[in-house]
Order: sequence, then structure tokens, then C-alpha cells
Amino acid sequence: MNRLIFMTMLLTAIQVSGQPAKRAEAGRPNIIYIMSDDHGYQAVSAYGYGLNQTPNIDRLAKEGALFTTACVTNSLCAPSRAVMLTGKHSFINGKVDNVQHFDWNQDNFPKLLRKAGYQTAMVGKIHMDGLPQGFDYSAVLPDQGDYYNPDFIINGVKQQIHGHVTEITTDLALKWLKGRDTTKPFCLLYHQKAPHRAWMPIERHYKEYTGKTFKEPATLFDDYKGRGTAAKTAEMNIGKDMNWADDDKIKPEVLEELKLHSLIKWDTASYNRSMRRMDAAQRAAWDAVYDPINEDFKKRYPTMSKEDLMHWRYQRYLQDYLGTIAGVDEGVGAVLDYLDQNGLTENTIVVYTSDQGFYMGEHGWFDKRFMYEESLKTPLLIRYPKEIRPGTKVDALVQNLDFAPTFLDYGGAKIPADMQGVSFRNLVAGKTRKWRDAIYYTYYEYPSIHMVKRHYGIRTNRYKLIHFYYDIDEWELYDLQKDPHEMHSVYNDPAYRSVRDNMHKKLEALRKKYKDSDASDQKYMKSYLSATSKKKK
Ligand code: SGN
Ligand code: CA
Repeated sequence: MNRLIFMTMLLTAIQVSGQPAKRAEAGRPNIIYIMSDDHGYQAVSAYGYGLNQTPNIDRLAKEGALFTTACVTNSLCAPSRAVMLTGKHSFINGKVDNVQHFDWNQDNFPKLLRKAGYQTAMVGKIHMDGLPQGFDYSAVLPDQGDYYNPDFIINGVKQQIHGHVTEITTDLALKWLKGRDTTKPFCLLYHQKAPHRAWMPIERHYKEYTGKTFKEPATLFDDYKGRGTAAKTAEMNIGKDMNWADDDKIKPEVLEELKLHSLIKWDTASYNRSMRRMDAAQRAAWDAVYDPINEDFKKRYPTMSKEDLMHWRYQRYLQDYLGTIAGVDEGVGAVLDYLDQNGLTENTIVVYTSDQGFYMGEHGWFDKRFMYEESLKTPLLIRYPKEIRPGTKVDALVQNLDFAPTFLDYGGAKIPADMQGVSFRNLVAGKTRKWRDAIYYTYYEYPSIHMVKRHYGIRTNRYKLIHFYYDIDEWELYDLQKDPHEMHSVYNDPAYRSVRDNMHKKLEALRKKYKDSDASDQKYMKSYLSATSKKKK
């Protein structure tokens, strides 16, 4: 058969089967990067904590890889996202905290993939000022965004959309996928706001989850004795620092009756603001479930001890937090179904991760920020049938710093020499076991909500060294093998003298390698203090 006739027949066959897209998609892989906000690995059932079920996210582990020790470089939302986009530590990309400006003009991996021929989109939470750069399409939440009837900024234009933010984000992602240019490979950043505080689930999920009871962590009543000042002065204790209205969903009038309202001033204002966003039907459905909880609390509160309150608040917290995760998991299911139904599964890399970890009662805490395990480590699951064997487990110390170079590697684009992360493509494919033996961490946002002191440090497979500074000067050292819950710093234990010396050397070497210094701390501290004092005025 002559070549021309063969090609014509082939083309006709492709068109008749209705799948011209397959030609482009047989080449470079597509990427769907799913990120949720504040989703602790303890709340992904594939990690084995037994708290909740996330069958769709778990599919990625079953059909691909699960990372047991994926760490962030700075456990806070916007800094984490800046690191993920740029492949550079916070002190290099400039977005060290949630307050200061992010410079979108710098290189990021979507820009580079786009230059290399990818079609790119960003949907959901990004938490940075300015129009996102690097995307053919963007539909993002302003700042933290709202759970009910949220505003979205779609290609720069703000509009309010009716419904629940988790479902809207999924719908926008699917709509973009369906309408995309199928002659190009695509990279979609699909970023949920949930399960960020104040944890407001979809109706069917709060109906289900408010009826559940969850196992408490062993350290719920931690007294912080074995650690330094920072753990003792942080304001993220479930019993002491949660908001009665916004977090526990106790109505302002009930708080008034119980004389609880005066504890936190902005609490009821924030709660009322969220409630006002609901329409009448949404509000009626909400009240039908939360009113009886209020009534029950009103009866019980007068006889509750401090301990009783802690037990109660822990359950209340987990019911809503895990309830919002049920919606995130359903969204992942809808996207995976779309890939299956459109023959895209084989050639699409799907990543599930969060912008950081989260405390779910460990050490009595909620929130994140600390370099201690639950906030340092984040869930990470990846499926790519062409290269990753089903059921792969990776223990290596990967970081969100590595996403940008990894995606560029998969996309066949050049990785800029100044990116500080490393592609983990060969690691997860089982082609190499060579990897870094320590990760570097920085945290800056202090003084601020939750009052977690500024710190930096390193973690190896076994040890962790942390330096808390600014208004204190304290070091902590943990032996994660002997003390996995980090209850006792061994920094001053003579038995750990050589480990301590070694860790100090490693820390200095990493600070040098990544180009961090006290001078850079000073610079960011100055601009942070000036930005926050301006805000207060
Ligand atoms: C809000 C939350 C905090 C949270 C920060 C940062 N309070 O201020 O609990 O630590 O966001 O979170 S809230 O009552 O207003 O929700 S981040 O994930 O965006 O960094
Ligand atoms: Ca976050």
C-alpha cells in the first residue's frame, strides 16, 4: 500500500472513531495537579489512620505511588504555593509569609510548560495577589475565598457563583477539561479551598459527619513540658484557641446566653459573615442540623469540665473538618472518572497533595506552621500508569520544592539551573534510589494569628534540629525513631552531643547550599513588620 493512501485511511479511521485527540495525547503526558488546603495526611485513608474514608484519593495510591515523608519548606498557604510554582525556597522567591507581595513576573513551571507547548489552567484557591501568570485560563478565589456562594475571579473578572465552593471548583475544572484544545497536552492546577478553616461542608456531608465520633490522638492533652517556649506559647489549642461560633458553629445568641461570646471578638463577626452568604434554602438546611447541636450544647455546657469541653470540641472540629474532605474526595473521583471515560488515564499524571499538613488534635492543636511532623509532612500521591508501578511506596524526603522541576521533566521542558528542587521522576519510577538525606525548612509569620514563633531547621530520616528565634533564641533536637510524637527535645542531652554537632554542620551546609542567611531573615522581618503595622493603622 502506498504511504499516502495508508495515512489517509488512518486519519479517516481516527476521525470516524471520534478521537482525533488521541494523536496529541499519545505524546507528552498531561498533568493534573490537585491540591487541597490544610489537608493533613492523617485524613487520607490510604495513610492508614482509620479516621475517615477517601476512596477516590486512595485510588491514586493503589494505582500509583504514596509518599510517606513528603515535606513542605514553609508550612503556610501562600508561601507553599509560591514554592510549588517556582521550585525555589521562600527566601529566594520572596513570598515568605501570607502577608507580603508575590512577584508573578518571575518564572514558574506553568509558564515554562506553556512555552513548551502545553495548555495550562488554574482553578480554585491560589491565595496570592495579582492575576496569576502562566495560564491560558484561570478561575481563582479572591484571598481565602468563601465556602457558600463564593466569588471567583475568572480570567481577571470577578463573579459570584451559587453553590458550594468544593463542587464549583470541580465543575470549573471539568468544564475547562471538556472545552480544552485537544491538539495540545494540558496541565491543570485544580486547587480546592477545603478543608481550610472554618470547615463548612456540603449539605449531605455535614448531615453525615455530624453524626460521627472519632478516635482521639494520644497527645490531645499534651502539656508541652518536654519542649521549649514556642510549643507552650502557640495559640492553636482546640480547648483554648478555637472560635466558638466560627469553628464550633455555636450561634452568637447561644454564646450570649452562656456568657461565652466575649472571649473572642472577631469570632461572631466572621461567623455572621459566612452565614449571610447562604441563601434561605441553604440556611434552613444548615440550621436543621446545627440547631439541635446548639440546643444540646446549651444543656450540657453548665456541667462540663475543661476536659469534657476538650473532648467535645475535638469531635465538633473533626466532624466539620472531615466533612469538608468528603467533598474534596468526591471531586477527585469526578476528575478520575472523566479521565477514564475519555481514554486519558494512561497518559495523564495525577498528583494529589495539600499546601501543608495539619494538626488534628495532636498536641492538642489545630492549624499548622510548626516544623513538627504533622504540619511539616503533607499527603502526596501520584499516578502515572506509564512509569509508576501500582502500589509504590516512597519514603524519600521529597519536598514541595521538587514539584516544578518534576513537572518540567515529565513535560520534556528544560529545568532552569536556578530552581532549587530536584525532579523525582526517576525516584518514583524506581529507576534510582539516590536522593537528598536532609530537608531544609523556614517559617516567618510572627507575630501573627496562632503565634507560632519564627524558626528554621533541618530534618533527616531520623533526626530534626530546629532553631526558634526573633524574640527567643532556642534550639530543639528530636530523635524521631525513639520519640515519633516529638514530646522531648534531646538538644541538651549529653548522649546526643555528637548527633547534635552533626546536625548543626548539616544545617549550615544546607543554608549555604540554598543561599539562606540571617541577613535575608532581617530583610523579610523588616518588610513584614512594616506591612503588618500598616495594616493595623
Ligand atoms: C486564617 C485562619 C487561620 C489560618 C490562616 C492561614 N483563621 O487566618 O487559622 O492559620 O488563615 O491559613 S480564620 O478563622 O480566618 O479561618 S492558610 O492555609 O491560608 O495559610
Ligand atoms: Ca493552607
